[in-house]
Amino acid sequence: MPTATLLPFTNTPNRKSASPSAFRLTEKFILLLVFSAFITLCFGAIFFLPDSSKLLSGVFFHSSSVETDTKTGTDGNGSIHGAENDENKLTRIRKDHEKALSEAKDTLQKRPDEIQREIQNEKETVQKNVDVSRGGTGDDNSLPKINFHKPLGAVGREPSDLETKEKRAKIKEMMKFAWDNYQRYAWGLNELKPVSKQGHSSNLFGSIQGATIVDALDSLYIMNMQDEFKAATDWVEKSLDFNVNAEISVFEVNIRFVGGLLSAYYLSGEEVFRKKAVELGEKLLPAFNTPTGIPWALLNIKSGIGRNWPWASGGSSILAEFGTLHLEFMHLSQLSGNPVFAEKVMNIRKVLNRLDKPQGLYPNYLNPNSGQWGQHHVSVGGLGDSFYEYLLKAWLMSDKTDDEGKKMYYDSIQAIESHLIRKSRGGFTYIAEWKGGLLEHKMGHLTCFAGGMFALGADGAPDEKTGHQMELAAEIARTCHESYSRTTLKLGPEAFRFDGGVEAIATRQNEKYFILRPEVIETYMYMWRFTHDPKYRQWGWEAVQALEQYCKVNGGYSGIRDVYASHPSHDDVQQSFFLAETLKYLYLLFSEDDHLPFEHWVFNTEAHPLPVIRKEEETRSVENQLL
Ligand code: DMJ
Repeated sequence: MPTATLLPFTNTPNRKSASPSAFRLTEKFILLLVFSAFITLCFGAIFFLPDSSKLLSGVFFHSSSVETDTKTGTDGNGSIHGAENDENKLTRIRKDHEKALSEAKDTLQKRPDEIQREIQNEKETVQKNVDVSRGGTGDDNSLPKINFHKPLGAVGREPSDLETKEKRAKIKEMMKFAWDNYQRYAWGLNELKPVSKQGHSSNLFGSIQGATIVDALDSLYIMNMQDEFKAATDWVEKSLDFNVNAEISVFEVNIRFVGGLLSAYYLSGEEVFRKKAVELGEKLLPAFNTPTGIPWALLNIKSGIGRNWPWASGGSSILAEFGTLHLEFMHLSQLSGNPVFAEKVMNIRKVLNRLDKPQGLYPNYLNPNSGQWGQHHVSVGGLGDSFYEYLLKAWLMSDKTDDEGKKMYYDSIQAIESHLIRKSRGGFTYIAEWKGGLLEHKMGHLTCFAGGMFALGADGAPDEKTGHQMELAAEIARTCHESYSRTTLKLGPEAFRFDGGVEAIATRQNEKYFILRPEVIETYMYMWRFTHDPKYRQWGWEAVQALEQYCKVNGGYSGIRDVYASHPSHDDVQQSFFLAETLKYLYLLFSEDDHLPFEHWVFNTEAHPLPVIRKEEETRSVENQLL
């Protein structure tokens, strides 16, 4: 055996113990030559004699190409050993030998840290493959694999008649003007100051930046502004950062950022939006760490410490804030495969359903520690509004399976009708505010969204009330339009009253401003879709003209301090919701009905479209988790 013949020369103790001084230099040299020749001969024997080479490659190098199936006596290629000629055998053995030598050389040349790294990489690759086969993406922020299908109606077509086409083109031009100026003067910041041409920061987002970019993403997509959408996507990818030490409004960040990212994902299928939405959703979870699970209004997303607005009744959380997380959180669970988001919002329902409601109404304040109502103030405008909206839309978004949401919505609307909705002497229907049993005959601009909500909910109304709900919706639309018509600048005030002999007019100086809000136009859009009454497009167009005439300034669009003044005094803020909502609803008002059709999409309260979750998709999501 060749290995045995080598042993005496390498390991014999005698040789090792011989003193070098016992030989002269030439003798030493000759001895070395003989020794080398012998070694070479032995190697030759190992590599080139057929029998020994078989042993070498089969046992020591364990090359797969010569592995033998012992049962059949064939190699991997099915050839019978005896049939392979010696020449071929030799070539194959030589190749295997060379390959083994070069692999060994590579390994020896590598430093131990490189080898370590390679081992680690290999481990990670194996782990990744395991994750992926379980349904993960393999990234750190592991998300289930999703076969993205664009929901129906994400892309619209041109309106069929020329006039509508031109009007819609004008609205797109407005969007471009608002966007271009933001990009020019405030890129990456939250909002634009269109008069002073610089960035505007709002406490609502702490030090999270880019509110206008994220809020505008879906409007850019819907309006087919591809270059702008691409620039916004790149910014989200590279610069949108949630690892900040910042106290934020949970509600605002949810409706604008989470909602904006979710819509951008569902419209475009770009994975970055899903990843960012889930990442942000996870940052919001500590807000629910209260004794009842009713979330705090404010949260430091680094420390996870939450609190409520200092002005809110007895440390309460606000109905419209904790009640406006449902749609986004259901989608976060759907897209992440993590039920925690859905569990959090379903728990809010549970807490609310355990409580007695004064006259069936939901007060605006709820203490997250005690689980008891604060002041008994009720409003379908500020502090209450989108809570009602989300009950209805939760039912619609669940493919009409969320019966609890449905019941809560229709029950609450019945109580609102009985206790809050009134008709003025001049015949205008309005929704008043309720303060511990007393009515304040004022309606906010924010409350005007309710026209659209009643229209959207009319179809599912119990006891043949469909027609009645549609009438109510039309009346609210008319009242809100009236609040615009009665101003000098033809844009509506923040709140208008029905007392002291006035109707649909702001009487207090601090209620006369207009900050580019969408609610009135939102209602026109719903009414148009459900009735096709041309007056809604006409009213929408009046608003476009007023916006162009009074809100457009050199550097974008600005709010106005007093809509009754003869000349506009600008507040110098281009709100992000102007791009997210006001312009989007205007654009859809002049689009065909099959662009973001209501059977397939619901709009979150910031006008970000979210697809209806079909029953079979829910099953698919569960399957993903089980993989
Ligand atoms: C938007 O951020 C949302 O519509 C919210 O529900 C209420 N207010 C603003 C716009 O007015």
